[in-house]
Amino acid sequence: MAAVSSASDSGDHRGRHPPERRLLILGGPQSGKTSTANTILGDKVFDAGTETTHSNVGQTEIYGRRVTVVDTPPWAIPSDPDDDTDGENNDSAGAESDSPPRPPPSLDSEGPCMGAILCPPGPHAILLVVSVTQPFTDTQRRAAEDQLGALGGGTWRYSMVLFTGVDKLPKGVFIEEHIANTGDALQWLVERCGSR
Ligand SMILES: Nc1nc2c(ncn2[C@@H]2O[C@H](COP(=O)(O)OP(=O)(O)OP(=O)(O)O)[C@@H](O)[C@H]2O)c(=O)[nH]1
Ligand SMILES: [Mg+2]
Repeated sequence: MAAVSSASDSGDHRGRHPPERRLLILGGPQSGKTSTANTILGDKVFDAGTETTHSNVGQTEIYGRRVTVVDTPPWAIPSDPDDDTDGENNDSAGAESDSPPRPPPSLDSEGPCMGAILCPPGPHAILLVVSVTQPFTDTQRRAAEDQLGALGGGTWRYSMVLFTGVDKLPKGVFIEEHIANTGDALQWLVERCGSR
């Protein structure tokens, strides 16, 4: 896919339209992308809890600013026979850790990066949704790298990690501790996003 611009400027700020912010939501299967989109939009705009098969765009206004949110299908998890956490833990996808294994996204699912074209000229921020109840392996890390790379190398500059399932962390465990305990792949992702 062609690179998208970060669009620090959304055009007619001085006109009648309020300044806009465009958010692109990416992440692995059942990481909580749709729920996050609904939370930002302040309503159950999209169907959470079932697999998202194509990108959807929603809009709301927050403090006078138009906010566009693009929800996307799960990013493709590259298969890696060397990654022995795959298949055992990794595919128990779901913000609820005891969810049954899910089949891979259907073949007619569009790639998650297609969501970028729904918020032209490009997102101001990319939210990489990670559930604390799912393992974040090196395979997930490479999936993130593939997706961001497809959008253009510069996209890391305006990406941030958004954690879901934080309500499932043991009492007293803060997200910083979870990141520190989860392993190199997640720490790499957070650092790649400039600790945002
Ligand atoms: N406990 C808890 N559950 C969550 C949270 N966020 C999402 N969920 C649940 O996790 C499940 C999957 O959420 P979705 O928002 O559909 O996840 P998704 O990433 O859009 O899923 P796909 O489109 O299939 O990739 C749903 O049952 C949500 O209710 C959270 O922060 N805490
Ligand atoms: Mg979804």
